[in-house]
Amino acid sequence: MDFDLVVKNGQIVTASEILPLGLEIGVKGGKISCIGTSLPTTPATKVIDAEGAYITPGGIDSHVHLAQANSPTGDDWETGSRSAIAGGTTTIIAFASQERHEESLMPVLQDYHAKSRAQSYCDYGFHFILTNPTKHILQEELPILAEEEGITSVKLYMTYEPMKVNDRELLEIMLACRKLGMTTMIHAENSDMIALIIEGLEANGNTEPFFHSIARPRIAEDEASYRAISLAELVDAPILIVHMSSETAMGHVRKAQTRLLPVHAETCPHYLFLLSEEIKGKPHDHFSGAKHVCSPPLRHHAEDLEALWRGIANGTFTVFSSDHAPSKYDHPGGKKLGIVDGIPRFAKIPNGVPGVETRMSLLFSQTEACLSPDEARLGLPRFVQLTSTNAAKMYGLGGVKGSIAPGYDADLVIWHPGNKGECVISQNMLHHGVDYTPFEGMKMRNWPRYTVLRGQIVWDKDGGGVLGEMKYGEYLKRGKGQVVVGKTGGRAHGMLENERRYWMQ
Ligand code: DUC
Ligand code: ZN
Ligand code: ZN
Repeated sequence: MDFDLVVKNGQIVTASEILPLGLEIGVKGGKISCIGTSLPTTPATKVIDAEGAYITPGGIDSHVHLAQANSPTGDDWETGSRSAIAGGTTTIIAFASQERHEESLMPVLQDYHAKSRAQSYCDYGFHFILTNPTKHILQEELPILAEEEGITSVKLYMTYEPMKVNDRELLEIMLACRKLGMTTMIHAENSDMIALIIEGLEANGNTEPFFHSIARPRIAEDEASYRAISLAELVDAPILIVHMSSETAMGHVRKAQTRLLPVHAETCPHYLFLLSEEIKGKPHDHFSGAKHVCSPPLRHHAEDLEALWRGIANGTFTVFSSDHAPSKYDHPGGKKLGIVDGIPRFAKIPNGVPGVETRMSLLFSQTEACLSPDEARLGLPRFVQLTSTNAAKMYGLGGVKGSIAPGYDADLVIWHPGNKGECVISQNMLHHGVDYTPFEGMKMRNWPRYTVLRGQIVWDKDGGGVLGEMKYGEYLKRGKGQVVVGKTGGRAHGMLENERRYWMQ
């Protein structure tokens, strides 16, 4: 066999193990064709010497917002996907977002295809954000999305006036998704609690960015997460609660998982590394706290971070995603929408932080690859599960993406050997279209040296940076999602056996 690419002298990590040093990866036609020793090369074979470094599967970031109408100043597909590969992410799953007045998802989908086709450096798929789940959409259009378009997940908001769905709608969506083998992703915060607090804060003149973190207390996330789990249990549907930030909410998930309910959870870098202190801004620019306004908000206490790290280590979280939600800071249509007639108004600040490029390095820097076993927050196989393998399984990319094994796409991250990849995150090293990073100044213990997408080197940190081409990224038609945690078919608390058959359609 003559290979297009052979990667030598590395240490391969999968979701289950760290393979012995020195195994080689042979790549042909964009796929991993074998893993072995002394693989033959020809003059035409590209050879990468990993110099003893770890090799992990290309990152899959399953929560990315690009080119959405509600964040016009942030990243488009070009800048967002370029940022992804520069940080070791080879696949993103971004959102196509329905606005409430839209009666059909099909034009929305075409619009997102037009925004992304031949404009992506990385491979990509879509989740659909549903804000108006009509019967027609649930019964006629979701099956087309799942079966013809390879879109097998939807996201719902329990908060935000223009987007939120009520409990009945949530149930209808879960039921429709369950039938189609689709995953329901849920933004869980109690809308009325938040609305009440915002009204009070505004009446009292408390409108600086920091009050965003007061407006959305943990209890709002805790209640909504418990409710989402209960609704899912009622209709026996697999769910994933996105961007979790609260220990109590995480505890609800953990309890559900212990009962083998198919309840998955996601957390994000900002909830592991940053506290609400950041939203106070800088002495020379008080409004700069807006750079850290995201929802759920950054929490107040170091113990909040510690709790989530436990969820990372103990398996509660299924995926670790960036929730890259880009809005420029210094732009009247970006974060500065939160200054109205010269007065800061936190409730008008677009929510979200950028992070697609920094996600992999932030977590890798906390692994046993970079820290002593006592200090490390997680092992390397767990890193691979959280950043790649689990998202591939959950979102219908299993067998194609998310592992280093024969038959899989040759999507790889080759890290720097030893401490050669140390760097400090700064805005000017990043490739996104946003004008700041919330992780400015953080010391990374390693950074992807090479990113390989379907056998092509698309990122070479020390040899030219971004080498990939914008049109190389392919649209991924995904299959049905796998239930990674628990199983369907269980009985809700107190139900009779098969009780649902009396009412479930
Ligand atoms: N939810 C997201 O998923 N991203 C950004 C803001 C939000 O509320
Ligand atoms: Zn959300
Ligand atoms: Zn998001």
